[in-house]
Amino acid sequence: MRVIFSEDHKLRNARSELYGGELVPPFEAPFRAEWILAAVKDAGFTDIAAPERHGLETAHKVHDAGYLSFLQTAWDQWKAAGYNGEAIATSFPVRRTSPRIPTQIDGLLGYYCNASETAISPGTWEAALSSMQTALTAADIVVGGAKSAFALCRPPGHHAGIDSFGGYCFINNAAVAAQRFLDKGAKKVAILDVDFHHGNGTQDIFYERDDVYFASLHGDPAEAFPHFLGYAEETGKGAGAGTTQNYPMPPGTPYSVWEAALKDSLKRIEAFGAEVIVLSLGVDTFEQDPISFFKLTSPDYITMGKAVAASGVPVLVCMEGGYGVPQIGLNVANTLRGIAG
Ligand code: Q9C
Ligand code: ZN
Repeated sequence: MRVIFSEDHKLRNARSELYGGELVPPFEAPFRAEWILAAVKDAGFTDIAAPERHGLETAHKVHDAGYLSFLQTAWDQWKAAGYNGEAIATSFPVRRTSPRIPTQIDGLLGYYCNASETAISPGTWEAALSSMQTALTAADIVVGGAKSAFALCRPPGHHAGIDSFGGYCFINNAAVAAQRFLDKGAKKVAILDVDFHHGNGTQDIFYERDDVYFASLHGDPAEAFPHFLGYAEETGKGAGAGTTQNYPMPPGTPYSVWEAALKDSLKRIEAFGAEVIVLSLGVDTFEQDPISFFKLTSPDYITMGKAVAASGVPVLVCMEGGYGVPQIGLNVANTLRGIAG
């Protein structure tokens, strides 16, 4: 399996995450990608290439134009405002507020933000762009006939919605990749999101569309981030009715229980007629993850990879979350081993 990886991920190296009322070093940090890359090499996946340059055409089909230009200029606007720290949203449009888009940076930040733990820092846009290009380049390898490819994306993407960032995500890499498959001739694509957190951004993007099936296995939003989306009753709307499927699960969920949800999602993806699966791979389902509450073990990721590959359709793996412990590398490598067979 070919691996796509860009050193430009390092351009996202924020100083601060708002966590428990303190500004702490972000969980989503450059060492994650280095650990994953090292483990993937160790496992024998040594066909590693840098992404091709891609513009924003595909991103514009899944994100709002105003949002993308905000992301591109946010840091410069923040700096111009004379602030000393990183750009953190503090004020939000909630129920019964005006739909108008503010002109000043604090207002824009709140307007386009869905979770304020995520600070915009210098280089964030450039890293997010390279992460998107990583996903697009890996998608094109699958378009070219490969059974699988791994996009070692960083920063992650699945919490980025049509017009909002948060949850460490800015551009929704998996969504952009799914759109690429459609643009290259696929009629039906599935995104299978196995990150611990519900893929609220991806669900937002495809909720009313019938060309992308979205399934997510995650911590029950009543008890876990992103808190406001990911319930079982959310199944799509309009043309997209029936093309979203959520599997919220409680604290302590072991692989045996999680696997039943995985099998059900794969059955539905097959019934949908997906020609390709984009696997939003978070390994924050691991028993030792510092911010999550599932109990998957390292060998479970091999089993999971095999189950996904057994669908028989090509698989594009896009890196999402997984934090804190060096085993995130092994867990990703094990997933790839399972998929590659
Ligand atoms: N007490 C991804 O895995 N904060 N994003 C959670 C927990 C945000 C996770 C706070 C977690 C975002 C891509
Ligand atoms: Zn996550």
